[in-house]
Amino acid sequence: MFGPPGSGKGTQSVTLAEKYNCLHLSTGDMLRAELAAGTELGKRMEKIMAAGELVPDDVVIAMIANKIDSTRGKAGFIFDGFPRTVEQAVALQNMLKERNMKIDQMLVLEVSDVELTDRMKKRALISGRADDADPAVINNRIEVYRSKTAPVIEFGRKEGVHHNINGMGTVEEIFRRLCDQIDRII
Ligand code: B4P
Repeated sequence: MFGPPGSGKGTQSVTLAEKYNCLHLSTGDMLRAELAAGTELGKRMEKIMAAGELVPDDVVIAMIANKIDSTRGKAGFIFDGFPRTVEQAVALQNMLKERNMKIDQMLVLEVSDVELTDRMKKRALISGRADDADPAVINNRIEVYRSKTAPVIEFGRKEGVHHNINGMGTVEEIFRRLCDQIDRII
């Protein structure tokens, strides 16, 4: 599940994972769990995340590798917020190849900047997330997405797995669009 911050990746991944019996792997959730538990890793990542920057590739790659190997009994994975750089995309592809798996689809949620900002501001009221509270950090996250994460779309195109999904509308409308696309390959 791919898209800019606030595009609905986390929102949609939870229900898609239930419907398709997949494991939902969100690097954002994993990092926030480290923060909440006050681990060494969490402490090192806190400032980076609060500024809306990306944490180092090796950190998230190790987290994902760990999860892939410790999971059984699921039909597959929904990666949410990962990969976020071309380096992460290559690492994911290699990890999967080594285990006789592959990326089936890369679903790219398309949402206007105005709507993204609006959603994150609203979430700030309930989430307590430092990266949602400050408009300058929200803008930086969108900027980081454009410069470091959007190039992954080209990777997906070359691999023939990329699909754009209209991410504007109600959560239910977008869910149906995503299911229509997923159902084409299963
Ligand atoms: P994430 O946790 O991935 O944060 P996000 O992109 O802002 O969340 P998401 O996009 O899932 O939220 P959603 O749209 O569902 O990352 C946080 C930080 O962790 C990053 O900035 C980075 O520092 C670090 N990080 C994570 N992964 C990394 C990686 N791979 N490499 C390096 N660093 C990494 O929801 C947004 C809001 O919109 C919600 O309140 C939701 O309720 C609402 N919403 C959703 N759909 C809606 C709709 N259709 N209409 C109205 N509201 C909607």
